[in-house]
Amino acid sequence: MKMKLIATAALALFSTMAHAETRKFAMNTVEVSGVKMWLPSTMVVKKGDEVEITATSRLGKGTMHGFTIEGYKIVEAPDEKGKVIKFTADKAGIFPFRCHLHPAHVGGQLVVLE
Ligand SMILES: [Cu+2]
Repeated sequence: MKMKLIATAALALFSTMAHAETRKFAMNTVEVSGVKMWLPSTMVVKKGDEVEITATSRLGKGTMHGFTIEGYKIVEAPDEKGKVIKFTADKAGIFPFRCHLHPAHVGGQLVVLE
């Protein structure tokens, strides 16, 4: 009985781990009607997933925009060449992201499902 419980728990843990995936996003700064924003504005992943965001400023050569997700302690400043940001989504919740260099620049949110 006890062994069966342990086996079931191990299987549950294994199946949770087996479902972790690498989620890739191409995040771009664009300007629409004078408003600068990061698109896509929402990223959805599952807890335990590896997240790989390629963030690029599409507003011309020499432009740089901040990309910060405070809930995951990520602070980057991608330019037109782009920057690859990798981390493990190890906690569930809704985590806003924004450009810390320009307060008017519209951000979005990373949604990490339990
Ligand atoms: Cu910006």
